[in-house]
Amino acid sequence: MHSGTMLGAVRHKGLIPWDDDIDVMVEEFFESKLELVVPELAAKGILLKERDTPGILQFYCTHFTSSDIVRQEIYLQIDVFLGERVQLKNQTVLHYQSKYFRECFPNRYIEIDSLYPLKNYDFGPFTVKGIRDYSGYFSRSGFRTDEAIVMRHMNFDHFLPEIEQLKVQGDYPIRDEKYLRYRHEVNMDELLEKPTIKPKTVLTYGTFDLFHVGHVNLLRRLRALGDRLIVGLSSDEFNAIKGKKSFYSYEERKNILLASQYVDEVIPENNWEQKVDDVKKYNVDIFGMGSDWTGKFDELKHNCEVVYLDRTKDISTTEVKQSLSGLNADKIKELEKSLHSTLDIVLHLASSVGERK
Ligand code: C2G
Repeated sequence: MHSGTMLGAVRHKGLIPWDDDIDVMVEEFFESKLELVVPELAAKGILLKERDTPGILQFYCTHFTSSDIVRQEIYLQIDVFLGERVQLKNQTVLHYQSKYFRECFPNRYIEIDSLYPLKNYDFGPFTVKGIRDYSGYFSRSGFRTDEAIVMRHMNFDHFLPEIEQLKVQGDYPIRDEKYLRYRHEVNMDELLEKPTIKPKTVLTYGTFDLFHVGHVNLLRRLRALGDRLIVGLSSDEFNAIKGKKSFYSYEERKNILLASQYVDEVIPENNWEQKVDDVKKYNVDIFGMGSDWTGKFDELKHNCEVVYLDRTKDISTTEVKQSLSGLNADKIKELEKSLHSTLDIVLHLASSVGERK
């Protein structure tokens, strides 16, 4: 707890009755943990304001804020200040991270060894963590009651005399009642819509003929970079432009790719130029190719991440074709014929050597 909320805990075991916001501070290294709570608060109708002021997260209640949090129609704002450890008069203190707030409240800092270990305070129906030894903090920051903005409390008649008196003193900026009752109207759907984490899309291109382990290694690594992998498969016509004639047709190569657990979608690759449009059309986060293409598609870096992954050694469609082509039926026949004649020659030679002996 910080500022007026800390004073309220000490003096009122709860909010200063006429205060109209809750002030807390967390050390700056808890910021990412604090952000984890944002969706949970949003589901209860407590929303985070646009972060236009560094060093603070401002939450506001809405007309959807569940009634177990907000009673009596009072919609408190919750200011969460980020605290930074700074050296002051040769001791480590926790001060506002934001320079602006440090200038507004130059003395509202707390020595680290008076701050910790945090102490539990009764705070209305809650138990809330607060400054262990607050005496220095209160006296130093000239913490008068004017720190707490007066508000018209539901039963403010009770405070009327005090408010009138304080108004005369000019100590209390009275917050306008309609401000305090302002209820931020929010669209229920927007409020409850779970922030969807966009699935990461990976895109690659290729002929992928005679599907082999080099292709599998590439596709497996690319798929592991995201949540879905799209393959731009070279059409038979585009293969001709690439100077390739694939053994399997586009449809056959497409079905083989889709049978792989790493491929989520296959789109046709009809030309060299379609990549940037595909990256936009499919909302691609990462474009990846084997390392034989390193540097060739760097212009896509303006639209998405570009990666080149090591090629798998000693295998390529060409090599597979060569070893396959060496074994086709005619070749095998030819090979057998030449093997047989070689064999005859050897046998003939062997027998003639035997006769001479
Ligand atoms: N690959 C690999 N290791 C191998 C063989 C291929 O990593 N041993 C990769 C290639 O680097 C390429 C992909 O597998 O990224 C597909 O290879 P090909 O089918 O030969 O495709 P290519 O002819 O390179 O076509 O617009 C891009 C072109 O369509 C790429």
